[in-house]
Amino acid sequence: MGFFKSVFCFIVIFFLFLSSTSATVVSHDGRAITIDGQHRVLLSGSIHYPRSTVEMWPDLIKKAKEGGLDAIETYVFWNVHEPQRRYYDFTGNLDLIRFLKTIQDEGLYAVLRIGPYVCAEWNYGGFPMWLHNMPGVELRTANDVFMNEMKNFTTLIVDMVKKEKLFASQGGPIILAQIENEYGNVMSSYGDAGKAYVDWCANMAESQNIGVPWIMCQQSDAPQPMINTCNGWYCDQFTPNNPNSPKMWTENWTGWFKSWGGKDPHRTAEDVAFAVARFFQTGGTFQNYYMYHGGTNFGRTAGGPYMTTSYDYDAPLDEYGNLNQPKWGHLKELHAVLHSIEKPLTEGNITNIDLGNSVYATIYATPEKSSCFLGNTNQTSDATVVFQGNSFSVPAWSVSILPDCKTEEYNTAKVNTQTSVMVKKPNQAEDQPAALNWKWRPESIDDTALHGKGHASTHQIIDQKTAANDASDYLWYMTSVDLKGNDPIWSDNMTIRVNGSGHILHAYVNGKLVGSQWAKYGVFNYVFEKNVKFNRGKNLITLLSATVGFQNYGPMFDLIQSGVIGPVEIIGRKGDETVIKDLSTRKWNYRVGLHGYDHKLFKVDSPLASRWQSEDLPLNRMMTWYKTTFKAPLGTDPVVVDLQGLGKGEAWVNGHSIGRYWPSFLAEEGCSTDACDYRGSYDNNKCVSNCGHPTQRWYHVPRSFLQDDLNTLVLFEEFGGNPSLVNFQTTVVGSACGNAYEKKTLELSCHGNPISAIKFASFGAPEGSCGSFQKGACEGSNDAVPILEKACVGKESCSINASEDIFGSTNCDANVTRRLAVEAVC
Ligand SMILES: *[C@@H]1O[C@H](CO)[C@@H](O)[C@H](O)[C@H]1NC(C)=O
Ligand SMILES: *[C@@H]1O[C@H](CO)[C@@H](O)[C@H](O)[C@H]1NC(C)=O
Ligand SMILES: *[C@@H]1O[C@H](CO)[C@@H](O)[C@H](O)[C@H]1NC(C)=O
Ligand SMILES: *[C@@H]1O[C@H](CO)[C@@H](O)[C@H](O)[C@H]1NC(C)=O
Ligand SMILES: *[C@@H]1O[C@H](CO)[C@@H](O)[C@H](O)[C@H]1NC(C)=O
Ligand SMILES: *[C@@H]1O[C@H](CO)[C@@H](O)[C@H](O)[C@H]1NC(C)=O
Ligand SMILES: *[C@@H]1O[C@H](CO)[C@@H](O)[C@H](O)[C@H]1NC(C)=O
Ligand SMILES: CC(=O)N[C@H]1CO[C@H](CO)[C@@H](O)[C@@H]1O
Repeated sequence: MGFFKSVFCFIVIFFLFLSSTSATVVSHDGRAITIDGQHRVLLSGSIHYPRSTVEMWPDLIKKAKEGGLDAIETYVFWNVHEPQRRYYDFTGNLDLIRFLKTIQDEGLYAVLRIGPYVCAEWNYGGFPMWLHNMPGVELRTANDVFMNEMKNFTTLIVDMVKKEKLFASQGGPIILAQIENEYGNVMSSYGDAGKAYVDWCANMAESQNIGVPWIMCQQSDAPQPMINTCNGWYCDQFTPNNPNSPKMWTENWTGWFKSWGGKDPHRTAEDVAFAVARFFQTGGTFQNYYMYHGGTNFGRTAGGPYMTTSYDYDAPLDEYGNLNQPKWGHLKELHAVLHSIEKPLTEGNITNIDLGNSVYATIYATPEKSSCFLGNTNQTSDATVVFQGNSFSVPAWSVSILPDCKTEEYNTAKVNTQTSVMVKKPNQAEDQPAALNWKWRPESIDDTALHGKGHASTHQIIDQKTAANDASDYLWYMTSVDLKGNDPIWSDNMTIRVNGSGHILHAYVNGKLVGSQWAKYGVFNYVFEKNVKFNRGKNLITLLSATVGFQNYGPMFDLIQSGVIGPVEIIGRKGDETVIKDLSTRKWNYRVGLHGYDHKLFKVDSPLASRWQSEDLPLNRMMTWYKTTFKAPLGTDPVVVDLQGLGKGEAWVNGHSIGRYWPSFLAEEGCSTDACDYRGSYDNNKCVSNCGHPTQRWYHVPRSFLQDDLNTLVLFEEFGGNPSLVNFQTTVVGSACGNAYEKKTLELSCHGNPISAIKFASFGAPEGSCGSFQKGACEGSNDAVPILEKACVGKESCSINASEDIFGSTNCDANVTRRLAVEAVC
């Protein structure tokens, strides 16, 4: 008895001990977030759990920690968690709790942006379609139906998280939570109801009692105690709306997203670092990278319209989880310097000095230590400034950080990190034939295109969101029209005209395709018109509409119509005379989805598995299913499938959807051939690439989708394509270019593979960039190439100091900032 009693007591005391010591107090004042009373510099990065796999999470979070982050931020994606009202899914990569625990296991903090409106280039901004279809609902405004659902979901998430003790107040990793998202950008369109809604959001959030602060981003009138925060390319000009709120930047866009038909956006490491350093120079203390890892829009989760399957975002970790160098490493160094001056930054007295020509010094002074920033916001003019008796060179559009106000430890424009050039390697699995062997089967469209059979009907044309409830990308609109012999419409020139709003239309008359049309990126309304030979008598008109992600942003974005919006007309033209027959109010039958999807042809164990044929493989045939098997590439490097040659559709590996594909959609023209200049304000049209090439040719196949032996790839080809070029590849570092200023250490790594050769090396004033380095006007007296060969070849990584001791004295002018540049082949 005594024994059990004492064990019981021990357990009770143990738990009391745990909960009382591990609870963390998160608060803030006008300077910074405080954690257990300590002012903190917090560097955070967005990683969205559904955009990678459970198996990838630990590695991504480890790399984020190694990159110097304190916290991981994520949205919560309502429409994938509650696909039907009150039916929930938190399995696989939707396991939010497991994701938060993975963050906790790595010892990082978490920022939970519940939204539940999230934007995020996510389908319909994260709203479930059933919500749109609820009677009487109006989204994102003071509407009881909506507020009730929003509160219900928010409470569900908060309760789940509380149950697992994941808020910092309970000893967990979550230090901040967010309600709503960028509402301030659209609020004016909602009038007074918008203001009432924001107040309601704040009260509802407060009533959840989570014990950590709530934030509202882009909400200048956020009611206390909500902290309003800034999103943007730069946030140095931002001031919070209350003296007690710290200056926080919740979305620093590390790059930008990509759309079908759009170019590849890039944001340089120098400019991202500049924006962050400026933010801290001007009093910021919390900042979050949007995105730190962008990842993949698997399945039908891409937002829209027209967001690509890749959500790489040019983030510090690329879509597959590789380090995006030099961005990752350059920011890592910045984080280390910022953390080293946490106390002066968050507690010091601030003095700003204008040094002229857009150069500013900022001193953060505490009795023990002073730290300084020298910021040059001039876009063109490099500066040499004398500051507190020392001379510093501060390149245009850069910030230097001097932790002791004397020595420059970091400058945003001086990149000491290697540039990794990623390449794709062919699948080297054993017995993998060069070309895949395909089977195929047609998508059966006879019921619809030929017979007009639907599941529901109305006497009007309705929005695809309402008719299909987002159960599928595909919706058939079908009607029939009797054209009597004496109808005044008859002429030699008869057309069908359809007013559509995206995104893709295939029009059939009497079972025959008359034409297809899709929207251009950015202009989603279109009018389709084609000549048709109609029958005298009954004619069946069937319109297959396909959506490519629902609108996720903008005032009242949720109301923008999709699919066929009408009118649908038959037009007869005789000379100057035009007769129009409007079919819009006829009886329309609707059918959601396609047969192949209903029968789950993409599943390995689909019941119709036997009906695939190997003979007469069709090329460029619309509405066709293709299937093949392949061996997984050896090793652990990330795997991609090259879908060059295909049109548009969806792809599955072993039954997992890897997303929509559309390689036939070429990125628009208009890329500059000039090297990308990091100087000057960034926007997403600067430093673009990939013009005129398939918008997205390679698709991520996470390793966890693959098995050792045979794997199955299924494609649904909607437009018609040629699968003969399809192949699997791995992404690896092809070459690594290092750059180190004098007295810094150059580090090179092939990330797991050995360095095989040194293609270029010079210490002095080398010119050009990775892949096109050249010797400059001056150089060290020792030949740099053999020195690097000795230090690096055969090793996975190596490091060497950029110094005269090693490379010999140089004949450089005194004003040259000497550096070592190296290109290594992996
Ligand atoms: C959400 O709504 C359901 C009824 O649809 C109710 O049973 C449940 O308690 C609600 N949840 C919360 C947290 O209010
Ligand atoms: C940048 O420097 C140039 C050259 O010194 C000068 O003409 C220009 O006015 C400066 N621009 C700003 C915004 O300070
Ligand atoms: C900071 O400012 C306060 C008030 O002006 C002053 O009393 C204090 O000495 C300053 N501290 C430092 C380290 O400059
Ligand atoms: C039919 O009429 C349209 C509109 O006037 C015209 O553009 C088109 O060329 C005509 N087609 C034929 C086949 O006559
Ligand atoms: C197509 O529909 C849109 C939205 O209802 C409307 O604004 C537009 O005028 C229509 N276009 C035509 C040609 O009817
Ligand atoms: C580089 O120089 C530092 C001192 O400046 C020294 O500690 C370090 O060992 C050197 N590293 C290499 C790789 O030579
Ligand atoms: C360095 O000074 C020389 C003259 O001494 C001059 O020709 C050269 O342009 C200067 N270079 C730089 C980078 O300022
Ligand atoms: C106002 C604005 O452009 N907001 C965007 C901020 O960036 C996020 C992430 O790309 C988008 O979701 C928002 O649309």
